[in-house]
Amino acid sequence: MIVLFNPLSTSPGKQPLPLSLMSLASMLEARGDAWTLVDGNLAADAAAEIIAQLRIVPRTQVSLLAVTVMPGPQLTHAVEVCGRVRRELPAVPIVWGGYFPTQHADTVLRAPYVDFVIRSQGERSLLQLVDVLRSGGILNSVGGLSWKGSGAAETSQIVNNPVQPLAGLDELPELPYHRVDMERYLHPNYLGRRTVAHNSSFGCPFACSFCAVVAMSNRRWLAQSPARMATVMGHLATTYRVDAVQMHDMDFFISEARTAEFAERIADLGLRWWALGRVDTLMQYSDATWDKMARSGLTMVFSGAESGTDATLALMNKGGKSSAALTLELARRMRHYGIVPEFSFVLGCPPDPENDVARTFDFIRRIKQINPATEIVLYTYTPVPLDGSLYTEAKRLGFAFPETLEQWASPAWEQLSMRRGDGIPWMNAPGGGIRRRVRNFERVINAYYPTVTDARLTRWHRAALRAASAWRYGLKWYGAPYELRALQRLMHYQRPETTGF
Ligand code: B12
Repeated sequence: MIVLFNPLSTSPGKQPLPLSLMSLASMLEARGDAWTLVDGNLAADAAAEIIAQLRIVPRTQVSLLAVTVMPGPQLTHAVEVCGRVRRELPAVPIVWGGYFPTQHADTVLRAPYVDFVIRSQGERSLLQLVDVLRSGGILNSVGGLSWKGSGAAETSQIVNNPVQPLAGLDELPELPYHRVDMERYLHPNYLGRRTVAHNSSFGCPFACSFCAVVAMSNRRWLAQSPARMATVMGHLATTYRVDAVQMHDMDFFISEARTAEFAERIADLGLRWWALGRVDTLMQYSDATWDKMARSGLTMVFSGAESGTDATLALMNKGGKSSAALTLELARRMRHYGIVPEFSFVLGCPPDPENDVARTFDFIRRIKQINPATEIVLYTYTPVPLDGSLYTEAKRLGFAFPETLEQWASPAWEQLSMRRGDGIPWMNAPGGGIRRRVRNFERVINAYYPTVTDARLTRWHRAALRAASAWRYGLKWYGAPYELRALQRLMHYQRPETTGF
């Protein structure tokens, strides 16, 4: 029995289908291995459920706890639950995979309650690991596996097997939707009443120096074919009455031909959809493709605009043809097609975080002038362990990752992982520093241009927020916006990224 565990995320209850685990489950299901999914967002006591499932497995069968982990609240929950499972069932092996373990395999394996890490794409590697555990083969044969070599747990040498070539997505089985309670994973939001999550590709060919995807795919991009995607969309629409889809791809739009054909194939399904793509890629698309995308129900596109200055974009190693001017062009182009741009920014990058922030604020104002519907998502630079100037500069300015999972799971590091600037040394000068400036600016801009994604905001709410913030926006007076905070709290204002957009 393989128990797949999705730890608790930020806002329990409204979480998307856990696609990472569903992809692993598809492989187990296809070859008839026993598996079950325990979702920490839905279970009252996930550890108890896991223990109950694994306790009844006969000794002759393989039992394994497989956990997906992102930095932040998920990690904290994973630490707690795995510790409990290890104490109750010390013989059950535990494997972690996903974004956090891929980047920090050594730290993860220093914990006594994690035996294995699978780095990067997991489908084939998980089966290989299960086979080794079942028949006693050699661990060196498992692609992308990190494991503890001989010796005591604390001192043993960690072995990192090379990652195997990525599997093509059309070669992988369909997700076993019928094995989970899909009703729990369909949510009303700006896109539709029954919005589902889907992933149609793996990887990204670029190597931005702030992005965790680089470690995951090493600049490869493999995608489902438009025919396969359209079949899945049809199945979701007819079987589960899905009316909207959020594509969780690392970059959906890399291939224009794929996007155009997909848009044609799903045009009659009446779906609204959302996906993530690069500014330069989308600007290279022809008008004909944009027409098809608009007609197929594309409602909103998330793009990493990152910064208002080309110098910072270069430092971030954005690559391609990225430039601030192109971001403005995309805002204009999307206004024409009635598709909402959602631009995220990574603020406060070294070496001159103050200047970066000031220039990006002005840039965001220009975007809003061009296309007021644009959603703005503000993150503060949170290092990822990639070779390159950003991480090197961050270390020079006093940044260091924790060395144990317990430190990672502390409230301070949980907050830091949320990329809001808490705990980053150069963001937290006396008086709040950059972090405070970003949050204040965010409050003013969100009041002056309230998000289109929050359906509960009435026209009156929007008018009140705008009126209250007009003087600040006009004078660029962002400091201490307590009255706006009070107003937004009163209206339960939700920032787009906290609702999953
Ligand atoms: C969906 C999603 C979420 C969902 C979580 C849903 C869930 N639990 O599954 C929600 C909205 C809750 C969320 C929240 C956050 N997220 Co998030 N999220 C994503 C997103 C868009 C897609 C992940 C996904 O499902 N991909 C599809 C599946 C099929 O691929 P996969 O997850 O990579 O899984 C494969 C492999 O990784 C591996 N694998 C994964 N798990 C396991 C487990 C085992 C045992 C094995 C063997 C293999 C394995 O095999 C899988 C199949 O090949 C990614 C970006 C992206 N496009 O990847 C960001 C991403 C993972 N999130 C990120 C962040 C930072 C966050 C937040 C912390 C911050 C924030 N403010 O947004 C919050 C808080 C999360 C928390 N800790 O609670 C970052 C991680 C950065 C980092 N340094 O590692 C990412 C990479 C976005 C980004 N580009 O920066 N997120």
